[in-house]
This record gives sequence, C-alpha cells and structure tokens, in this order.
Amino acid sequence: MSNKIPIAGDQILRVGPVNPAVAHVLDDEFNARVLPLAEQRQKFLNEVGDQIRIAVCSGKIGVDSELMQALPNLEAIINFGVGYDATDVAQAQERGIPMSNTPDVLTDCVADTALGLYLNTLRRLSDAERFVRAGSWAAGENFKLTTRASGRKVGILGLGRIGQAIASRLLGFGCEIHYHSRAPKNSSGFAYHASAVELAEATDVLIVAAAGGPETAGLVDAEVLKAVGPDGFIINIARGSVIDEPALIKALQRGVIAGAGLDVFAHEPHIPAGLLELDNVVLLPHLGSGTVETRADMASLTLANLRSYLADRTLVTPI
Ligand code: 8YV
Repeated sequence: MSNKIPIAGDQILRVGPVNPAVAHVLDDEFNARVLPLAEQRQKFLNEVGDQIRIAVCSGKIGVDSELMQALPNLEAIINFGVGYDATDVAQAQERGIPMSNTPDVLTDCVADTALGLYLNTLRRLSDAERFVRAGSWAAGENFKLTTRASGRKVGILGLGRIGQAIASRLLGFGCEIHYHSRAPKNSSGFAYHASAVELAEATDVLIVAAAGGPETAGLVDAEVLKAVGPDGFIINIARGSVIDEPALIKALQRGVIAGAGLDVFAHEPHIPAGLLELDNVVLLPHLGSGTVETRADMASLTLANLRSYLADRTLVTPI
C-alpha cells in the first residue's frame, strides 16, 4: 500500500546510468541516491535498501528480482523506455508496486529504425558501403545484385503501437502486411496468422516488434527460422530475447534464411562473434529510439511520471 507521507529525494534510487537529462534532475534537484556498482552494492542495500520508495530505471537496466527483494518499501518504479522486460514485473505486480514506462513518444523513431534496417538488409546498403570503402568499386568490380524491398509480403510479429507504425510505413512501399499478435486486431485490415510459424511461412520478411519478457522469450525459434526460408529475411527492433540467438546464427551461417537486420541482441552490448563475421547481417547498437528529439521526449515523460507520483501517487503512463 502506498502512503501519503512525503517522499524525500534520498528515498529515490537511480538504477543504472539512465538518460543524462533524467540523471541531471535526479542528482541536482532531488539529490537522489545512485545504486552503486556490483562490489559496493550489497553494503549499500544493507544500509539504505529499506529507505528506498521509488526506483528510476531504464529499459536496459531495470529493477531485477534480486534488487526488488532488497527494496522492501519500494512503492513505484519509473522506467525510461517503452520496454520494461529488464524489471521483474511479476514481483512488482504481486507486491502492488505500480510502474510507468514511456509509450508513444518513441513509436515513430523506432518504426523509422525498422524501415532503415528493412531497406539496408534487403538492399545490403552497409555491405555496399564496405565495398566502396575497400576500393572494390574503384578497382572496377560491380557490387552484387540485391533483393527488391518494395511490394513484398511482410509479416509483423506483434502489432502493437510500434508494429502498426512499421506497417503504415511499409504500405508506402507497396507492401502487403500480415501479422501475428496474441489476439487478432480486425480493425487493422491486415491478414492475421495464428502463429509465428504460419506468419513466417506466408511472408518474405518477418519483422519482430513484440514486447520482450517471459511470454515472448525464444518465440522466433529454429522452426520459425525454417519457415522464413532461404529467400526470407528477419528484422528485429524489439528485444534480442524474442529470437533464439544461437538458432539465428546457425540459420544465417547455413543459408536457412537469407539475412537479418538487428538493432537488439540477447546480451547487449555483447554481439556474438558468429554474427560479427557474417556480411548478410546488418548490426546496430540498439539505437531504435536514439534521436535527440525522442530521447528528450522520453526524458520529459519519465520525469512527469516521477513528479506525478511524488505529488499525488498517480502515474501519467502506467503500464
Ligand atoms: C530505449 C527501448 O531507449 O524503449 C525501449 O524499450 O528499447 C529503447 O528505445 C531503452 O530501453 C532505454 O534504456
């Protein structure tokens, strides 16, 4: 049960580096506590863990199960980012701890990134630039022919806000949109498939836009990859956990699928050597929402949630 006893700045905990604008306000205005690095963490939690009432974290470093257990008086979790799979949501729900995220403000930028990856992967733009920089074009070689990106059948795995924004962009490229979600969204007008395998079988490119977390972990497995097929591609702007990464590497190495465009990975910022070695893969450093404008909007929304909780124990964008 949350209570109305005023929350002091040092009862707020900053978990992980978070966005600089958010960190600045937490440090300067609230004098919030900062969760120390691993070596000093236990001592810190033993000393002040029971004083913490609000945790501010990010989609990359959340309030995991162990940390949440060490915060017995935690009342609210404020997450920078739309995805919150780094936080133990089940424990938070069990303990009645509300959580906010930053939906909507990043939808366009993440969808733009998906389109960038889509075009880059099918037309091999990064590979072509490497070819130019290596002097191969100047030496008289021709770059290999690539795959047409317009007018394809594209499957969106997870037709939430971001999935829909990707779909509407692809319509501009004359693509036919198919999708799989937990439930059909008939109002979308797109073709629904009952499983990820059926979606992959029906389409040329599979775009992963499903939320991360236990429900979607490994959803794109060896069977789905086989259904994508040797002329098919995968794009992932969601979470690395949604794809079985070792199975993806094998599929790329053995020509089970034609290529992949990835902004997210299972153990960021680690990218397996098996992916780094391949040139039919486009690799990005989880930059989906990373524009000046969108990060500023995400920071504002994160702080609006914090201030709202401090003022009257409500959240502007609860999950
Ligand atoms: C965030 C993201 O920038 O919002 C999300 O879920 O994946 C990114 O766009 C990141 O999580 C912030 O830490």
